[in-house]
Amino acid sequence: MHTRTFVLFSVAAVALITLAACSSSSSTAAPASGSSSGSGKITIGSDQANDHGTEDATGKTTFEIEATNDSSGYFFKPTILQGSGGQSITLEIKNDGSVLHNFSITSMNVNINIQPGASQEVKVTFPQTGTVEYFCSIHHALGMAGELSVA
Ligand SMILES: [Cu+2]
Repeated sequence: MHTRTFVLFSVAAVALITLAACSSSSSTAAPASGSSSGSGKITIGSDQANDHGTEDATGKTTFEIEATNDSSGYFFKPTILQGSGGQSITLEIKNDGSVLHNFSITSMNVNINIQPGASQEVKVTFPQTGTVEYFCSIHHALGMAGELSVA
């Protein structure tokens, strides 16, 4: 008597759990499709970055890069900073956006957070040739990346 009741109850419980699992998994696929307008995309390393221009810092000792966001997405402006091989430069990373951003260069152990409205200075060195990628560790997957580039 008691055992039969228990078995029936168990079957019902399993059915409920299965239903719950099915309904929760069927409602997950919210597409994060790229509806970004405005500026286009550019390939930075293996990333697709939001492109907000190229500027030339050759011969300069300081340069400002905006780490920001707007209705088009998350980006650095300029996205590509050109310089000469081995050039040292102090970058002023200015967060003009509405959320916390980050500036990271893996090979130089650079990893700084910048609060909205704030600026942070970081000294970096251009590579002898080629490019070095920088990115926001928070919005990297959303295309917030750029590079130091030596022609
Ligand atoms: Cu960011």
